[in-house]
Parts: sequence; structure tokens; C-alpha cells
Amino acid sequence: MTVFTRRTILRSFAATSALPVLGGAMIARAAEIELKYGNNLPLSHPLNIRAQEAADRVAKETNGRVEIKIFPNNQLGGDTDMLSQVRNGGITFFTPSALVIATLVPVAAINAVGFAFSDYDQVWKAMDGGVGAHVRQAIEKVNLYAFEKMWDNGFRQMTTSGKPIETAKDMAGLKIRVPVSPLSIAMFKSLDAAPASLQFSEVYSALQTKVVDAQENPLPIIQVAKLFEVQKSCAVSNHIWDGFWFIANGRAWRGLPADIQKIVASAINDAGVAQRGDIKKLNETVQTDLQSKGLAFNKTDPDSFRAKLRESGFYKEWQERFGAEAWGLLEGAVGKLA
Ligand code: X2X
Repeated sequence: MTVFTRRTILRSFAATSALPVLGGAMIARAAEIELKYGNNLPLSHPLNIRAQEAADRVAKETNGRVEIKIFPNNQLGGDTDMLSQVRNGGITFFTPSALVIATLVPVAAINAVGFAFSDYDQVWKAMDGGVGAHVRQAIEKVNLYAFEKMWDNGFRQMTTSGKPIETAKDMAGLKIRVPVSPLSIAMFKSLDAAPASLQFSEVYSALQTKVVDAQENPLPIIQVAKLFEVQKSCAVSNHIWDGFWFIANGRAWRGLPADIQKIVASAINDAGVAQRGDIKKLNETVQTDLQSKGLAFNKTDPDSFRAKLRESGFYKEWQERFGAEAWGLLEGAVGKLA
């Protein structure tokens, strides 16, 4: 007797062009190429909304041959786990922050030098220009592919459950969470704080249980990850501009047919540019929204922070670590730093 499982029935229909109807339900054809994409942000963040749009566009333009499956919100593990998964091909795509991919590609943290960028014009000129090209080349050397357009995370701001942070002096001894990032650790140590590296997946509970008192992130992240629930005040410091590199496993990327590569790259780069616009728009309302949720805002004295970083030798040290070429490209975009 032949036993028909769902699988054998599906297989028997696979050769036919019409979609089979079984028990009244349409069975969709499985995509020929399934590409997994993991990230660390809640579904409601513009990064996930635009990535889903890119995935839908790719499915449509490849007539269903290619499916990009999104695993948001650290479903596949934290940043460190996803970085190794994208390296070994367990997932095809990942969007690490520049700070995080810098654990593997040190020069990628160049955009995060403290107080380097004064506005978004400078940011996109640099990241769509020489600075970005330099970083993408370095990313390719570790056998990853970086799409051309970087996605926006934003200017990072500091929040705390303790007393408001107004000048560099308020940083002394502050237990502040930073991403898994050598530059962030060095920068906050230079400010005399007590930084601790934690993956983003652990931040909410670390703040809730007071393992740390403070953290720093762009306002849209503080909003979607509900960090305002476990923090009292936010210092508008703009101390780092941070973005996400949309990266692919090098071998998986090169293994895709050229026509598919073209469709995927256009969809992802266009989505990235649209996502920048979303963050820009969000920035107009996010502070008011967070205030209405109980987070108090205060200004900071940026000169006191810059002076402290300069005195502690932070700029000099990182100029050496990044090297003359990268530093020159950055200064070409933003002016002299140290
Ligand atoms: O972990 C963070 O703070 C975040 C979400 O901004 C990054 O991905 C670096």
C-alpha cells in the first residue's frame, strides 16, 4: 500500500505549474532560494518595516523564487551570535551596528568617534562617500559583503535612572551599558565612567534590575525597546552617530545568480535610503512622545565632553588605531578633530 504524506503529495504536484488545491486550501510553492536575515531590533523599528518591504519586493521581482525570511528582535541570539552566524553561513544577512561589526573589522567604528559628526548632511556625505567605501572594503576582506547604503540607527543619547547627566563631570563612576564595542568602552572610560558591554538583548533587564544605571542609544531605539520604562532622564548628548551595515555572508552572496544579486541589492539599498527618511521623520516627534511617557530631557554641555576626551588622549589613541587613511577620510568630511 502506498502511504501518501503531505510531502509526497506536494512533491507530485511540484512539476505542475498550477498551484495544487488540497482540502480546499491553496498550497503556496516554496521558494527556490530562502535567505535568512537576523537583526536585534523590535518589529516596530523602521529597520524592520523597511526590510520587510525589501523582502516583499524581492519575492515579487523574482516571481517567488527568492524568499528573504526576517528574524527580528534577537530571535536568533544576540549580536555576537548573529555575527558568527552570518560569518559561517547559518544566516545570509545581518545588520550589525558599526560599533558591533567593529569587533571583527576595527575600522568600521570610525563613524562612532565621539562628537565627530555635527549633522546628517555630514553623516551621509561621509558614509555614502569615502569613509563608507573604506569601511566596506575592510568588511569585504573578512569575506562578508556590505551593501552600499548604510541604514540609520541615529545620534546616540544617554539615559539614566540616577541624577541627570549635564556635563562631563556627571560621568564619573557612572555604571553605563554600552554595546559590545571596544570604541564605546574606551570612550566612556576616558570620560571616567564605568562602562559595561552588554548585548542589546540584555539591556532592558540590566536596567530594570539595576545591574547598570544608564545606557546610551538613539531616541527611536529608546522608544521601540521601551527603555523609558526603566530610565528617568535623557541627556541630549549626540555623542556618537551610529548606523547599521546591511551585510551578507560572502560565499552565499557570490553564489547567487547575477540577476538575483541585482534585484536583492536594489531592493535593500532602496529600503535603506527610505529607512533613513523614516528615522529623520521620527526624530521630529520622538522626544515629545518619550516626554509624554515620563522621560525627562535635559541639554548637555558638549564642550565639556570634548575637552575631557581630548585631555585623556582619546582622539590621539583612536587616530593611531584607525590609521592615517581612515582618519584622513573622516576629517575630510567633518573637519579637524583633535
Ligand atoms: O545595542 C545597541 O545599543 C544598538 C541597538 O544601538 C546597537 O545595535 C548598537
